[in-house]
Amino acid sequence: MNRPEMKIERLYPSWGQAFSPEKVLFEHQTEHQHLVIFKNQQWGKVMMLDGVVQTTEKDEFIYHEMMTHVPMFSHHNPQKVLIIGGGDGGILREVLKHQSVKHVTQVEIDQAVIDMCIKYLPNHSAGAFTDERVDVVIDDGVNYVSRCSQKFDVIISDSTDPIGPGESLFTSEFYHGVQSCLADDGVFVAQNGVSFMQLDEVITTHKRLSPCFKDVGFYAAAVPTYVGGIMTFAWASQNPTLRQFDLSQLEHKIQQAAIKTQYHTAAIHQASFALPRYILTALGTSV
Ligand code: AG3
Repeated sequence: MNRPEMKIERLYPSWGQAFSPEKVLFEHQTEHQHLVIFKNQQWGKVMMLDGVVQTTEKDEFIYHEMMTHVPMFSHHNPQKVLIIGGGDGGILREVLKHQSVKHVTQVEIDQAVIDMCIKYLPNHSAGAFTDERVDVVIDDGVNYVSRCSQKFDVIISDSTDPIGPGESLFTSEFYHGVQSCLADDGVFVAQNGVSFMQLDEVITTHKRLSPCFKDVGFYAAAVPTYVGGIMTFAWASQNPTLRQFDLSQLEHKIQQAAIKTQYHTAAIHQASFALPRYILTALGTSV
């Protein structure tokens, strides 16, 4: 039997990665983007949007744990959480592991991503979409934050890259909206691309977040299928002390929570804020 055609990631003009699918499970142009989910021997099931890898069964835990547990454990008592994007449900699954959480609002632009991920990547959400603490809103994230009158303790932007529907989630308009619905001691984090390949994104995000928040920074982790080295995550808060950790206190807090993780530890949490010199130089900071 012939194998399906190679799936090639088209994120950068002259370099990328290729997957040999064992089987294409779903492929469709949704109302917003091209969605494909296929099975690959190395990575398990893989989801791509507009030709860019979004998540794979094998390495999703690194991204979802770092996007979730870093802000959640840095906050003293996160009860209300807002997730923007994240249609596969991986962030939602991790957020709900925190017992302090009373309510989660998830705003995803594309219902088809949620539906198809529940069907073909069920371990990502692991039933999270039916948790009674969760409300799903199908809307554009910018619309939602600019009209929202609630305040959230943690806001997580799990978007695509700033091309296509995800572009608006990297604008000043979005960050102003986030600022207005983030509680006083709240934390905002956002996927910010692979810094070696997308350094401009780090610079632009830093510039656009800085007028809105007292403390703006980045932390990092390497996610194998986001090829090109470490991925940076934007961090913004009005309270700079939230990322000044005492390692043994953080260790104690994490132990008490007894949340099962495969990547996140207290030491990783703290160390992830250490950035390579080329990023610091690009940002004009000199720590
Ligand atoms: N969203 C982030 C994908 C970014 C890929 N970009 C890249 N390689 N530069 C993932 C959604 C997972 N819930």
